[in-house]
Amino acid sequence: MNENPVKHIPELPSTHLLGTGTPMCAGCGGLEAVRQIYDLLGKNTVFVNAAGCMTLLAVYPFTPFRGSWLYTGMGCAPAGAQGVRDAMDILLAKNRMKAEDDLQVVVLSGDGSAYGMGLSATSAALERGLDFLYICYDNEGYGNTGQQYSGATPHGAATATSRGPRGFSGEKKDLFTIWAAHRPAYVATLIGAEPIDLAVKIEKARNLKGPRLLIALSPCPTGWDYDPRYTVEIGKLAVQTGIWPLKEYVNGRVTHTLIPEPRLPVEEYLRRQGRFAHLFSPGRNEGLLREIQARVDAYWASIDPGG
Ligand SMILES: Cc1ncc(C[n+]2csc(CCOP(=O)(O)OP(=O)(O)O)c2C)c(N)n1
Ligand code: SF4
Ligand SMILES: [Mg+2]
Repeated sequence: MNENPVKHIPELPSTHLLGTGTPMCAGCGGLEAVRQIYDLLGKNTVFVNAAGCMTLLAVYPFTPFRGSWLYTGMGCAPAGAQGVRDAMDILLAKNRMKAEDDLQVVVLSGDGSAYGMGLSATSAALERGLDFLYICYDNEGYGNTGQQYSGATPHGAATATSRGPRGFSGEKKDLFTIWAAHRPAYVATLIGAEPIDLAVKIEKARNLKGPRLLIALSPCPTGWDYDPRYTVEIGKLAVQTGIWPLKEYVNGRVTHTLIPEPRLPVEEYLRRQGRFAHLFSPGRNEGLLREIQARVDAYWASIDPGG
């Protein structure tokens, strides 16, 4: 008899990320996004993963995915993706691989790689027009090694390496614009807390050819210091305060896919996270709060009202 003997446990869809025993933190916003993305991409996917928190998902020779997985150093996932794509193209050309077995090549990296160590390898892959998807889950720091600052850390945030009363003195890089300047097929920002916007973008990206790059802001209870139950709420606040604009780049044009109206004060987002606690206690740092709000206001004042 082929029937499932355990009637009350539904069969997982064949594309579904298996949810058992991951060593990730509860409430991981990166995993929230990756799970949704994988449900849409399906099992004909090979992840090329740069060292970071997501690397903990795979314990050789097992992964929680039904597709494939390749692990690389932090600086070279796009080069690894090129090798995988080339190998499959050769096998397809020689009829040693069936077209239906072809895999979507997907780089999965943290911000430490995407904004920093892997940036030149990404630039080179874009120059070559590599047919791949790049997903950066951006938790704004080197999470896996204790949340040191990265090129994605926002101004004023406390990290393991920026502990002073003003937090991180640098600026979050504008990776969306850096990537878009290469004129790839698609670039988008997204977040797990806005699943419809995420789904539309993944659907769009997977139906295009060439380099397609996505940055998912990934609330990180451990590195951002908040209770894991608030991951979705904090993700929504990132969008509603305008600190994380949801947008896409296609054919040389940038369009905002969700414009927060009314836009909440950025403080609503900052005060929920321990990494910004020094802005509110022992006294309010009005100067720095004004500075952060002014940057967000300037961004929204600068965008084309139609986009
Ligand atoms: C060249 C190199 N330097 C340092 C490390 C150690 N290391 C492993 S994971 C990691 C943090 C990566 O940060 P990010 O890419 O943001 O991913 P996250 O850990 O936040 O998921 C570091 C520094 C490494 N693997 N390779
Ligand atoms: S440190 Fe942050 S990104 Fe890494 S597993 Fe934990 S919650 Fe996720
Ligand atoms: Mg990170």
